[in-house]
Amino acid sequence: MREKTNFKNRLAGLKTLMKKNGVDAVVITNNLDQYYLTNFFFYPDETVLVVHPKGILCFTRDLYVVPLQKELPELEVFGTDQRLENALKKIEEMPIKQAGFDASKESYRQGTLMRKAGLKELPSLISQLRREKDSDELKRMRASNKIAYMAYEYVRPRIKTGMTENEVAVMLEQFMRAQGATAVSFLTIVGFGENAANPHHETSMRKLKNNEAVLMDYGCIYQGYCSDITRCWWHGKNEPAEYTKVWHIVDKARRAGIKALKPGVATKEIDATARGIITAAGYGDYFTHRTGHGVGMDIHEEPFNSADSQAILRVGNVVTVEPGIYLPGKFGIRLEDTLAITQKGSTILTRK
Ligand SMILES: [Mn+2]
Repeated sequence: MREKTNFKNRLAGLKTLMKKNGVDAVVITNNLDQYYLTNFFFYPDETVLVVHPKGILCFTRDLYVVPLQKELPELEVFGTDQRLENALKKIEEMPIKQAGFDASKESYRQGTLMRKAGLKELPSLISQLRREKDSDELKRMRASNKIAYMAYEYVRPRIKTGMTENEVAVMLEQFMRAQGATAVSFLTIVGFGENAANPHHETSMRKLKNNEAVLMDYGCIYQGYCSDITRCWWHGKNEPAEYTKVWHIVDKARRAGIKALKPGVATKEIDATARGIITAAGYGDYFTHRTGHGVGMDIHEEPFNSADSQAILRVGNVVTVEPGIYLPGKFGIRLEDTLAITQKGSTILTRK
């Protein structure tokens, strides 16, 4: 393992939660949870890890056996196609008192198999750990979001009338890959004109005309961690007064949401703060989504800055603040930054 200390701490954190939940072994099948624990990227649905009192068992495809011996000699590796079945057999044979599994991340088939084998359904233990990023994760998230921000600075002056949304998306993605990103963190959204009024617009062959709105919402995966940024502006010299007005309302909501980020604050308060500004300006009906979400190895994860969330912000959370106003048939504006919660408040990750 590359950064031993962080990974030792993560395993220790998991052990503490296991104890609290009354298990001495836990089955981990989600590949991002596996990455969190080992810093080794398994493809989805190809590996079963069993964390037990004396170590970690790994049931995986044969092709991983050799690389794992080199990268993670501390794992006990079994190359097999009957991964879960063999893991359960092994759990049965070992001196394990009670094993458990993450019920929310299992398929029905696998969950049924584990319940029948006497395993206990657990709340997502690793998701709980993943909410609060450690120093290694924060470093990666900062780098990922910096790349996304730099892509905006690179692409914006290169956008010309007549380009398609897809062409702009390619420029963003090519820039980020060249900076070391391995993938996009979600399908890049580029919307021109009325397309910007659809928050999850599907990037298309629509060409940019002079004097219309541009929206770009995108991010990359860098060393396993996602970035997320949205920028909007008017392309052309004749920016309508309504566009300018709405842009500034959204920006005010974004800044207020960011200012409200602090450990101990309820995430629903972040939503209420940003939404309050948009509602007071008379556009409440046109802000049709939550104010933000947690980001990490997943692009959308806990905690969510939404009205129905019970979460409280804590140091190490990484969240977006992304208010928006969408005027159907006209244009839409969303301004999004990704931030890490610190002792004093927060720090913007989507910057140079
Ligand atoms: Mn987002």
